[in-house]
Amino acid sequence: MSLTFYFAPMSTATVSQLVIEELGIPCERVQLNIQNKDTKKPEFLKVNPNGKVPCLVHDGTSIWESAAITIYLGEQFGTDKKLWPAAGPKRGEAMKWVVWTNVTLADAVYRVGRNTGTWVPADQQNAKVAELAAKEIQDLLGILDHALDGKQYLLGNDYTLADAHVNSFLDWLRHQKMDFSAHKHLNAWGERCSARPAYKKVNAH
Ligand SMILES: N[C@@H](CCC(=O)N[C@@H](CS)C(=O)NCC(=O)O)C(=O)O
Repeated sequence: MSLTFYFAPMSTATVSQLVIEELGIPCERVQLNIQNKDTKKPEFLKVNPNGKVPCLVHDGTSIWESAAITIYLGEQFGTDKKLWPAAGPKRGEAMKWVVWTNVTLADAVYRVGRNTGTWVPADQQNAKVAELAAKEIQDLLGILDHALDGKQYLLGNDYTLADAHVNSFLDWLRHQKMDFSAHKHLNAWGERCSARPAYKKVNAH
């Protein structure tokens, strides 16, 4: 089996790095430098035409998008290790949280970023859109908080790659100093997820 993982530090690839670390699967790691535009070089565009990390190549097949990578690795390597549910409703739930994070939550996060970040010219930004999106993020975090009420982890008593994925994505919001104070179940769960050896290893700076 050949597995090659393309990543960059401090990027969405950290989510996939954690998933790989939790699974303990051997893979070749290729570190790219986004500032140096490694992600836009022709040799990498052949691997991922989107020019983005993370990207995983398994036996010659490229898999990009961190949500797809988590779900794929979970299915391939996670069920025996009890880190990903067997096919059935529990797996559906795991997929629900991973996809919700990347589609619904990430969309609101993007709207805040593109309307406040220095990477978009001020005359192309809309403060009202940013304000509404920030409120939407709080509502979405509230949904997550509610789902964790009375539970150790998203799917119940056992930690899975869904927890790894969602919590690692939330690190970006924590890094942005987003207010998490209203979400006590979420915060307690985040501490449980972050206490895992794989998390500590991936996030050791
Ligand atoms: N939706 C993608 C997002 C990937 C993404 O935006 N990656 C950024 C880093 S956070 C990237 O590689 N940017 C490189 C570039 O734009 O050149 C995923 O979840 O994998």
